[in-house]
Amino acid sequence: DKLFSIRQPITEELALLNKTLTESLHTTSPLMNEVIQAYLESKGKQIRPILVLLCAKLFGEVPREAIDAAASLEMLHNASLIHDDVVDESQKRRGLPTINHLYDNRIAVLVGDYFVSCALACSIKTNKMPIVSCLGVLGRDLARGEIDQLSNARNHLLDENAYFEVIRRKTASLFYACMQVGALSAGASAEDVARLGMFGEKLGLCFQIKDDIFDYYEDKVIGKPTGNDLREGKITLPLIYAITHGEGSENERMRDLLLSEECLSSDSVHTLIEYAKTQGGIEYAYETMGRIRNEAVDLLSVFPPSGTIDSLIAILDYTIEREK
Ligand code: 2DE
Ligand code: MG
Ligand code: MG
Ligand code: MG
Ligand code: MG
Repeated sequence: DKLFSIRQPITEELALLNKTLTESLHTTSPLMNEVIQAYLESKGKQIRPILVLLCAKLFGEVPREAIDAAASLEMLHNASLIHDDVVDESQKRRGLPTINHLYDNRIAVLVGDYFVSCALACSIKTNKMPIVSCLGVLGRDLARGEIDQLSNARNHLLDENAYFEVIRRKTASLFYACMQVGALSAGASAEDVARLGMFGEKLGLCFQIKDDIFDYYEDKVIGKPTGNDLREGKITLPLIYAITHGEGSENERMRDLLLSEECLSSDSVHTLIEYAKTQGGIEYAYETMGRIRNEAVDLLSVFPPSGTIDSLIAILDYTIEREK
């Protein structure tokens, strides 16, 4: 498949990455170890560390620092998912029960803390302060994005700019950091670090817009039921578009529905999802991703053509086209 060919040029580096993850997370606690083993067996697509490695490879041989930086970002990413599942009270992730569901919130919070700390320790092995600093900025962005999302949800805020601010912080910041850290590990110029960071940010925006679209559809592959975001009061791009661009009495009814209830009923959730779809909200979200995708590709035009550049663009397209 597509991800297989993207991984192809960095097969050896990915093997080293996984070895580094296993070593970095090592613990003598049987309970912690049980959770970590389960993580090491599922792991997910590893898109973020793949980005770090590809980005480093743009500048030549992938250095050891890139592997440690990739591992550290992958661990911080997983910490954020573990904590996200607590915040969202989610029961499933990657088709498996979440830690908060399988154990409880206390254990999930602590395992998340352990992942954050392992991430920091691993980033320090690079001996590069700008890389460690990237992780610090990232952690702040992630937490800020999540808390802004909570306060927006309480106000049922319907504002495309506010939506983009949130997804920039809670998701795009990670992709931004991956590209910056990859470039930094390879000793890239400040200009290249900034440019590649911007590519990552745009990729990350597409990633979250797509993640949010999944919520408008029946779960078949992703192991998540439809309408979860709305049930949590989280209003995403397709519905924001429909509500702010729609007109007439139906639009008024939809606005009332959103504002009326503190917690949306299943019927309301489905009515709103249908409204977003009939008003062209999904098409609008795809158009938006297409525009951001082209801006991202343009950013890479200063680099000479290579298989690595092709892989970066393939990840971008995969993100928009993926079905889970
Ligand atoms: C995923 O959004 C958002 C992830 C960011 C979570 C960040 C937290 C701060 P979704 P899905 C919790 C943690 C900060 C640290 C560890 C420094 O839409 O649909 O909820 O995959 O994602 O659940
Ligand atoms: Mg979540
Ligand atoms: Mg969340
Ligand atoms: Mg997701
Ligand atoms: Mg989601």
